[in-house]
Amino acid sequence: MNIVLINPPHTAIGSRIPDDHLPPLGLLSVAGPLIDDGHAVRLIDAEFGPMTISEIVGQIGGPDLVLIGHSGSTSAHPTARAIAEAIKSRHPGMLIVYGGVFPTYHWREVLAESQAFDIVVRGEGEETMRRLAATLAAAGALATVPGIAFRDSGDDVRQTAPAQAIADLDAYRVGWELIDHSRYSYWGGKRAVVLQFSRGCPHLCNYCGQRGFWTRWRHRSPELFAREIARLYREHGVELINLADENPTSSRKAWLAFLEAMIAEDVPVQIVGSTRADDIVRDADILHLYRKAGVVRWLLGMENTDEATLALIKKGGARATDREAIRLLRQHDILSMATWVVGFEEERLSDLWRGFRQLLSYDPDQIQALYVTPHRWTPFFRIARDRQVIETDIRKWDYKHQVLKMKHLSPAALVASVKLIEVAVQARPKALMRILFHRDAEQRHSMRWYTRMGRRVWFHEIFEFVFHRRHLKDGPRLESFWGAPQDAEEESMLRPKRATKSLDAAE
Ligand code: B12
Ligand code: SF4
Repeated sequence: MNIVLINPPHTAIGSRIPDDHLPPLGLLSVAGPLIDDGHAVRLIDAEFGPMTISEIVGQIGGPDLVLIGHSGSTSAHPTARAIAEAIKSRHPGMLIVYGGVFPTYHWREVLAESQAFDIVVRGEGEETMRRLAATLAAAGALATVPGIAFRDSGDDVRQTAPAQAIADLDAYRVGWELIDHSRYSYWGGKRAVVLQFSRGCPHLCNYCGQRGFWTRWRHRSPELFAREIARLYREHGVELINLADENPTSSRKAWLAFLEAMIAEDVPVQIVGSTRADDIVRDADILHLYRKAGVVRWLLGMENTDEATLALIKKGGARATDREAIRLLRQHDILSMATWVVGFEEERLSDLWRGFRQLLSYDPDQIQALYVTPHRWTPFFRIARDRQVIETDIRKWDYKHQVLKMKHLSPAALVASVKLIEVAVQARPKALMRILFHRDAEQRHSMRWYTRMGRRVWFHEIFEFVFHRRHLKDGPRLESFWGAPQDAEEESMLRPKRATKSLDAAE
């Protein structure tokens, strides 16, 4: 079949302010197996430009199948839908498939609210999309393909049986041939890709929108993964790997094997990603290998500095571990970025002040403030179901906008506090000294790049708040806005059959 993939232009600040763009790993992961099955596949990456909807429609040609999906799946949905509708109005007979995390759960609404999407792929896309393309090519029955939802001839929406999560991640490859690596960069102009060593997470944070999607933590072969990174460096000049993993270090044994394999490959590639503070503390004795293998920065999801809030969201972390992880990373010249979530219902100025003091004592290299954004398929959504929504534009449900009303703080008070805390933490003398004089030149480059980006985002967010944001005074309840809690459907696929080299998070 002739297939076109579309990566929608994302409206979030994380996509628009940096001058860098990363390859759309989700779409490329679906593409690899399709190409191997003999389909002709092409990618339109509309993040560049960004392209307008009419430019996208103009470039589409006459494929048999259009595939749309975006990693920032909730906030990208209105754009994905607008693209699908524009394509359908120009080419009414063209078949459009939609995939990714948000449509996996909201498939009923997605298919009911618009005729533009014909089929939704639920869960990971590699195997399901292969089966779907083969079925469509043979004019077979959609009902026989596990892991999809579609509109049947009577215009009812229905889903098929859940798909089985992939047991052997090494059996599928990324369709790198669809991109020109020289167009993609991150971290201040470094040629870069997004890659996954593992999928999922064994922890149980109740606000997490990713864990249930992948159903179970699995990892690729450490040696094959290191070999792929080395090949990307040697053949395409890739200098930076942005790990898409939720939690790559879950298994010390597998992670250590990866570090050793990377060191043996001996390529000057830098690695950034996210992980948990407790894993860093667990690995105190091998952190020198992290750095030697190329790890230069971890994003640590601190989420909050208040023990009661950490218990509410079942983070399973502790303040002492968070602080210790940052200290250990610094000892090994690895940067730490602490994410910090605000907007909990009962939060007051005194809590923000305490949080600020805690952040100072953690002493991270970078911080990122995020706003509580409950996804309907998480247990936290049920806890927050009666809260009032103050932002009904889904494009703003991107963690960088307050979307729920707080009991004691107005949006203006919250945003002003966050902006002040960001300046006070990022511009404290210790942090400035590190940006100017860090002993490692690469890390100086990273910190300066992040500071430049941060400055642009900071002003943009204040400008946007003052001149463009209108918060609803009497908005709908969370549950009326999105629909009933869906935590019972949190695991989007059947758990994978046990793979030989995988599922060893506890080791
Ligand atoms: C790397 C990354 C980025 C990168 C790069 C984005 C890029 N070019 O891909 C950067 C730093 C730019 C970024 C920015 C943002 N991100 Co981001 N990002 C990630 C991260 C770490 C990995 C995404 C990824 O590649 N996953 C791996 C791929 C393989 O998975 P996947 O995309 O889901 O695809 C699979 C399936 O979903 C399915 N599939 C996907 N699409 C399609 C399409 C079809 C047709 C089919 C059949 C199947 C299919 O098949 C794929 C293979 O199985 C995730 C966290 C995470 N661990 O996933 C957050 C994450 C995706 N980001 C998130 C957000 C909010 C953002 C921002 C909006 C933040 C901001 N406010 O600025 C921006 C904006 C959007 C953007 N451009 O992505 C949220 C999204 C939440 C949601 N459900 O909406 C996540 C989940 C983080 C989180 N804490 O929850 N991000
Ligand atoms: S540790 Fe991170 S990825 Fe794992 S469940 Fe918690 S928030 Fe999700």
